[in-house]
Amino acid sequence: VPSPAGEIPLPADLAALRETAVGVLRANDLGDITRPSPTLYPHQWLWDSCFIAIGLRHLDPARAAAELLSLLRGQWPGGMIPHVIFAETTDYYHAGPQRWRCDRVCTTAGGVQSTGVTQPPMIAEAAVRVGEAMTRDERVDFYRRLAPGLIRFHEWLYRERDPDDSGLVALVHSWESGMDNTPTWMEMTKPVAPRTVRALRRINGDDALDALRRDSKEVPPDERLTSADLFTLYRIVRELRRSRYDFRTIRDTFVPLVQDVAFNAILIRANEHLVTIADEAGIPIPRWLSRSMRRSRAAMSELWSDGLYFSRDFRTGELLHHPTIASFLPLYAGVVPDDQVDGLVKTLLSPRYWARYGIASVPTDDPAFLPRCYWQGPVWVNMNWLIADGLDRYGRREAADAIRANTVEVIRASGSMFEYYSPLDGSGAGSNRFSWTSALLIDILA
Ligand code: 9WN
Repeated sequence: VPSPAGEIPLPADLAALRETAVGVLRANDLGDITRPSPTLYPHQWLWDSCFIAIGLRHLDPARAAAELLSLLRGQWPGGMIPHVIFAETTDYYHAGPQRWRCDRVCTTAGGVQSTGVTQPPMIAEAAVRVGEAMTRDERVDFYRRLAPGLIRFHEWLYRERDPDDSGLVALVHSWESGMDNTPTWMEMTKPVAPRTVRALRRINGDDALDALRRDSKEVPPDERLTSADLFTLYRIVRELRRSRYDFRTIRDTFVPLVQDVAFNAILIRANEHLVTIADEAGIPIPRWLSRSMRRSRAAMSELWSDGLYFSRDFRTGELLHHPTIASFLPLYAGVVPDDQVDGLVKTLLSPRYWARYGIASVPTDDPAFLPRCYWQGPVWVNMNWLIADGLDRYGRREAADAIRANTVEVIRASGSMFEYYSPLDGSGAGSNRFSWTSALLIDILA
């Protein structure tokens, strides 16, 4: 494995760790897509591929570009880029094509099967990072291939998901947020649990439901969302399917709709990068889209309350006052007014969030906090990466470096590329040999 940037060699233990990370990416490479992990996730996920490309650019920029361009194969005629593009594999995934049946609704650009929802729009960020590793000619060529589809995706986000021009796009499923069981979303979804779930729980407690789930054979169930929550998420997919994934129809159903703070923060940053990409590719951004982009930056302030940013219920306009890691993503978006930065950073660095082994995805004193349960407490490497980047933007270099050092340390201590880690004891949880942990480690070490 070549040392990153060919400069100062890494200490032996970190060089070995990097080698492990490179090995994971190679083993998860399926040609021009990379699966998130060999066990739980055998297909291509939107934001996973973006984080993966950010790491791959240090190994092979052309391959990193292919990872992003391959996302366009899944693009829907209206512009949506789906959250999962199904690979041709017989490996089991609990929310596979049969749950979505999207081929009955439309044909994707590349004729591939996909889900009917999207995921945080990290593509523009990843593309700019990959572009930095290319020569100018390579980059312009890459951007020319990517830009038309990418602009259509951002147009779709506003046209379809911000029909009232509020500046904030609404999500129709917690899978779109990428943070499946984060408490904010689970509070919104609980009331729509299927009747059978409520009945089974009444009769048999959780055992009957646990026996029915098929998603977590590789991972202990207490590291994932509860069975009741999982079946509720399936119920929402069924309703989306019946609505043919059309927001105007979904709006009239029971499906919870959330203006997710992290998703919108990522979109705001992606909009900035989209302008750079379109400029270099020589492709104009439609005027109405530029207006929507500006509106988003301004709208973020509406999500500020009591020293944090929160997601908002699209229908009622009420803030969902549950503090989670998502509350800090406006730093990454670069939209936090100067007089709010200090307080926000102080909260982030306080022991409620920054526990011994890193930033907890739910504060450690929160009743919902579970140190090894998915998006309910564990440290996630992609969140650390995004927040460190946000801190850099605000000149908080020391804090940003501390988060990155801490990320390397938690991975090093476990010796493995886990999906997430306990903030209390650093133990790895979820899937092992996880791609974005590996890719972002490579990026941080570069
Ligand atoms: C549903 C692939 C994905 C990540 C998400 C993470 C998890 C899927 C699942 O895995 O979600 O999309 O089956 O639980 O929550 O962030 O993109 O790694």
